[in-house]
Amino acid sequence: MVRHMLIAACLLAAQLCGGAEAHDLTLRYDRPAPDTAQGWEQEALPIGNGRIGAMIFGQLARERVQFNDITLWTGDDRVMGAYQPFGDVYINLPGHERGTTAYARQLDIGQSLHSVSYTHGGVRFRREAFASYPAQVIAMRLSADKRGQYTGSIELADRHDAQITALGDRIAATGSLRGKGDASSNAMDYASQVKVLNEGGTIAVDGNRITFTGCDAVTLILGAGTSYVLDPAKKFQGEHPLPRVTAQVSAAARPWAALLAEHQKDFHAQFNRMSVDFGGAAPARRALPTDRRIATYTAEGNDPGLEAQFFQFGRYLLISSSRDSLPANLQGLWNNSLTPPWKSDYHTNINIQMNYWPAEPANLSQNALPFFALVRGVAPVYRQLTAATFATSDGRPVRGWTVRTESNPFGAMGYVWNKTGNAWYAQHFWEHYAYTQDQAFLREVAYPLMKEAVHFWQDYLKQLPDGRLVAPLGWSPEHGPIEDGVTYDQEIVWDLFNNTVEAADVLGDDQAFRAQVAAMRDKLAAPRVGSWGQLLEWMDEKKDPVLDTPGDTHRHVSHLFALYPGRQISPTQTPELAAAARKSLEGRGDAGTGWSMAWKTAYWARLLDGDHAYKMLRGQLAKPGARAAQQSGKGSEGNNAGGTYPNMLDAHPPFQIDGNFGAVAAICEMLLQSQTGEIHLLPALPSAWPAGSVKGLRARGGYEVDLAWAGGKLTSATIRRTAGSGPGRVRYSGKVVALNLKAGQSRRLGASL
Ligand code: FUC
Repeated sequence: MVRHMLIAACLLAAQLCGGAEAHDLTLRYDRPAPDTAQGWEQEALPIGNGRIGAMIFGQLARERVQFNDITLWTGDDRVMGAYQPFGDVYINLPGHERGTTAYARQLDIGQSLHSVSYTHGGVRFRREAFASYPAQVIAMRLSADKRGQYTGSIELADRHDAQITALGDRIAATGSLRGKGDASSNAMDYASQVKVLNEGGTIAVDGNRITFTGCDAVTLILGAGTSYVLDPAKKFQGEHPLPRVTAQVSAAARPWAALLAEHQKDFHAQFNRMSVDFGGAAPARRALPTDRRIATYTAEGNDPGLEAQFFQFGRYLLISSSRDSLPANLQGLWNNSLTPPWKSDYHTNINIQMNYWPAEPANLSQNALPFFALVRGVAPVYRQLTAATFATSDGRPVRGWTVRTESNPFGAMGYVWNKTGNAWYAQHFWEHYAYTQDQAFLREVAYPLMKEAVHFWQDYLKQLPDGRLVAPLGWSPEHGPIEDGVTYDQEIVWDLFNNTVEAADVLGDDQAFRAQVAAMRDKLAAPRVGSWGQLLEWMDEKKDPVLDTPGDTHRHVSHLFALYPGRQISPTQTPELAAAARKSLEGRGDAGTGWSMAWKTAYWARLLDGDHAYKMLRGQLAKPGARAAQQSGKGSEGNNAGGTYPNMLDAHPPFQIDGNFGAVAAICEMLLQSQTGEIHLLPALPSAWPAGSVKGLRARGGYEVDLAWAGGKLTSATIRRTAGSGPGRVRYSGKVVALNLKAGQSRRLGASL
């Protein structure tokens, strides 16, 4: 009964607001997330300001706000350590566990606001929470529609062994990882504080808690920080965070409305650069809570509103986990475990790159800067490790640096070397320029980094007797043997050389080097086609019953890098290789882990097959394992169980955020591509999205593009140039028109261009 009334109320609200988008930007649930490890992973909801963030459970009698700071790591520049949980704020509201009705928990990703509301004892209770970038705090307000209803207590728990003290209206935790007797600890200091502001009633200190009695409303201001600095010269140890955290918490004790407005203005400046509409969803579908909506979608599909929400949720996550501090790690910045999966680290053989795929096309370019800062910051450590490990054929240490598969924020690395990681990183620096046309960035930041990666490969490539150049002893991630000239390595080095040649052309003053690099690029062993028409994953076809056969469903399909995110293979410029890539993809199948499915979506988009791309997207947005079940018998669970949890976080499984980000990037590729020197409009529009619109996509060359379509056909396109100069071209459905826009100019194209 209650549920039916709620659905009716939601439908009415959606109609009154009129906006499909307003409704579809809210994740909604009708029960709390269980306070368990699984509840944290699959049901709690994330907020973040790019540095600090929290998972909120929406519990009644003991609400839990599990918080993180993206810099809190064990380990150092030799030992990996692991990303750490910081602490928890608990809000005890005795009595609220029973007799509660009309419970609603939601995350409005368009407003960057989490809320919980419910009725208890005839009172409507409401909580709101957000993580503010301008104020650098997490704020939560408990209010009610009757006065004096809040009686309970606040606790601050630390996940290490900080000293906790409550004084006045504050609980403070201060600690250090120094000297913990743990080989994987550094000397990091950390501090967190929660300040309690009451309206009406009273507050008091009780041991380490703050109690509140008979309050009309209670506001919590939570600050947290560490002494980490991204500077090897300082051994990554900066100032003690206590004074900073104290000041941040004090300064945020302002009227709630002002704090919220400041946060939302800041958030909207990023989030609102794009809007998407892939078509409506049936009202009954839109009225479902998100967990049941995903379950229904798993069985029945047909919910473009949910797909649009998944897209915008990925953008929300990037804004919330990547800003002015360390880059988003395997879990963004959310972590509840002292020993998280894969240390919640920076994995270099797909994961950190995928985190940053959406940044440029989905109009969040500035959110890529933390990735660049980390790479540049730890490069001195990488240089030493690389020089100590790799030598030229005549025994000199190689120039430049490269990476192993695991990495942390102090420059330590672990697991096998992933030697083309340096070139793959360099691609991101080049793409940042390609999209923004920021010449100063290219000259001062990107080009020197690309050149250093080229130096490594100039020193390290090996020449075969027939003159071809190959990367020695590489591993096609994490599949098959280690040998010379694996396709993955060859393609990534090609990409580096090709981008460096283009960069030198833009800068115009490094011609001798440019010529050398271009010549080496053209001698690299190139991708080839195998016996069943596939793109060979290794130089030679394997005589192995599984490797690179049509039945090989390994999650990594890294040897198609040249199709995406590379640009060595395309249906228009290299049709035979594109056809081979298609064969390989068909062989690998449509299952995968979370990130694997997102990558395949992008591959199909680059093959200009919108319906197959959509099929992959649908598989990824389904409940975890749904696709594997459909494909039973093909591949192991470890390769094929990916999907999306009820809280919309990506299930590798376990939760791994790269899939959320990869899906955003892949959807961008379905709607717009620009890697071949043209702006290709709706290159892979699926038939499931016959009518829709998108605003604010970015294209290489300094463009921003709005598109509208109906009946599966473009109805209008507006192309604005925000930076850059020189001519361009626009392609739609076999037609190409010239574009001549200066920065600041725009052009509107109709259905026939
Ligand atoms: C890569 C993948 C794994 C996992 C790990 C974090 O090494 O092969 O599947 O995603 O990263």
